[in-house]
Parts: sequence; structure tokens; C-alpha cells
Amino acid sequence: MAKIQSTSIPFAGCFTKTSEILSSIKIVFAGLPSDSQSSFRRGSKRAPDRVRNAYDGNCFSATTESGVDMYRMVTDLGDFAAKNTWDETSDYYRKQSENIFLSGKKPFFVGGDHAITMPVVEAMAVLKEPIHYIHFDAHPDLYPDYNNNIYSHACVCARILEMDHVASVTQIGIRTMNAMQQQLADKYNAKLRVFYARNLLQSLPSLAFLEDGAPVYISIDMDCFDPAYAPGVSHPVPGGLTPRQALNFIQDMRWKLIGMDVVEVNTEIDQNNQTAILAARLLHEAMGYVAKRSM
Ligand SMILES: [Mn+2]
Repeated sequence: MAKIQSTSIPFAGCFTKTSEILSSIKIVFAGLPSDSQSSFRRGSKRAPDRVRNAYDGNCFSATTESGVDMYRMVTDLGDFAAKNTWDETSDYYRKQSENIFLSGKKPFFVGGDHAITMPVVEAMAVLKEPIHYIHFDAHPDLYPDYNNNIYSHACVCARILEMDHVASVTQIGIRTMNAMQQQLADKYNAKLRVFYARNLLQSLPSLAFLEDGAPVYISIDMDCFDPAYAPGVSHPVPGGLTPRQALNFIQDMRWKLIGMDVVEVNTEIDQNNQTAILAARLLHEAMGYVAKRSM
């Protein structure tokens, strides 16, 4: 019997670590494995490596759905290990992100819990232009604080709305709005748009208010999807989006994508790497979008 190939090819063969071609590569990948700000279950800190290896090149092609060959097009920077406290971790993630943005590279991150998005978005102030933040999530993450923690993963959008360089916040897939979070949504109604999952039965909104070429950062909490498609999340909420809707949204974008993260893949409760593979698939498609626009 022939020997079965057992070594995985990380991320469908899109990754490289070769330093001599680093300068020509504008797309970078990094893991932000911190789950200390998760309010309920932990378990997203092992997601970066799971996402790398579950999206195995023995099974998946480096060419995206929309036909962009990403073979060895992405530099894998490895994981930025969490520090002892969230303050230190946040500071570290902000500085690493600032360096990436200042060097003109487009980062694609895998968390970690959703808190990792706060320092990354904060870092975009170095770009000296207003940026637009798109937040895929079941949850509005609009608590002023959660259990006295203002940097909880339940406060991500509350903190991002406070940032002056963020021109708009758009939430897609929401299905857990409550009175306390609605109060904050009302306060920021000039800056915030909320699209509820119950109204998103077909294509996702094209966001006509965002001009062609506008600088956009996308954060995808995997619990935006219906738990049928993404069982490996800490807070599964029935009635969510489909992978098809999100992939089409990415393919049909009209903006300058300056970076993206995928967060809240909980490897402890994922099933057959279904959630990790979907996370990789979304990143792959968005990387292809960036590569195509810069060709
Ligand atoms: Mn969420």
C-alpha cells in the first residue's frame, strides 16, 4: 500500500517565510493568541496554528474562488505571544501593528478573542487618514464595560467608536442587542450602522455609503455565522449568517482593504476543524482580493 502523505502544507501553500522575497510581499499573516479578555469560555488562543494547519494544502488549492493564485504570496510572521497582563499584550499588539501599517503592508490576523482587534484598530492612527471599520458579529460588543472590564471582548465596538481616526463603524450579523448596548448605539448613531441578521436573508448589504476605494478594515467574529457552519465559538447564537453570504461580500468589495482579522475560533469546541477552515477560507479570499487590486 502506498504511504499516505501526512505532513500538512500550512494555509493551502500560500505562506512563505523566505526573507529575500520579503520586500516584494505586501500581505502578511500573524497570530494574536490572547484569550484573556473572553468573558465566558477560553480556548481561542490556539486558533492561529489550527487555522494554519487545518487549511491544509493537501486538501485546498492556493487559488481563491475568484481565481487569484496566492501560492507563496503571503509572509507568515508567526505568532505574537501574549504577555502577562492585557495592558502589556495590548501595547505589544498595537506596536507590532503600527510597524506593519507604517511599512505599507496589509496584515491578516487570527485571534485570540475579539479584544485583540482594539489595539490593531488603534494602531491604524499611524496611517493618518480616517478609516472605516466593519464588524461581523452576532454581538454588538457595545457594553461600556463588562464585569468592570472596559477591555473585555464584549466592549470592542464601544472602544473603537471612541477612536477619532475611525470614521464609521458598521456591524453585520447582529442578533443579541439589548437595552444597555442600544443606549450606546443611540449615542453614536451618526457613526454607527447596525445590520441585524434577521434582515439579512439574501446578499449582505453593499454599504453604498462607503465610497469606492475607501480605506476599510474588517473584523470577523466567527460567531457571526450560524453555529451550524461555525460550531467552534465561545458564544454560539442560533440564526446567523452563512459562509456563502460572507464570501460573496468579500469578493464584491469596492474598497481599499487595509487589513483584516478573524477572531473567536475556539479550538476546544470546534468540530472537525470546521470553524478553523472557514476562518482560513475567509482570510484567503480577502488576501486574494488585496492581491488582485494591487496587480
Ligand atoms: Mn461575538
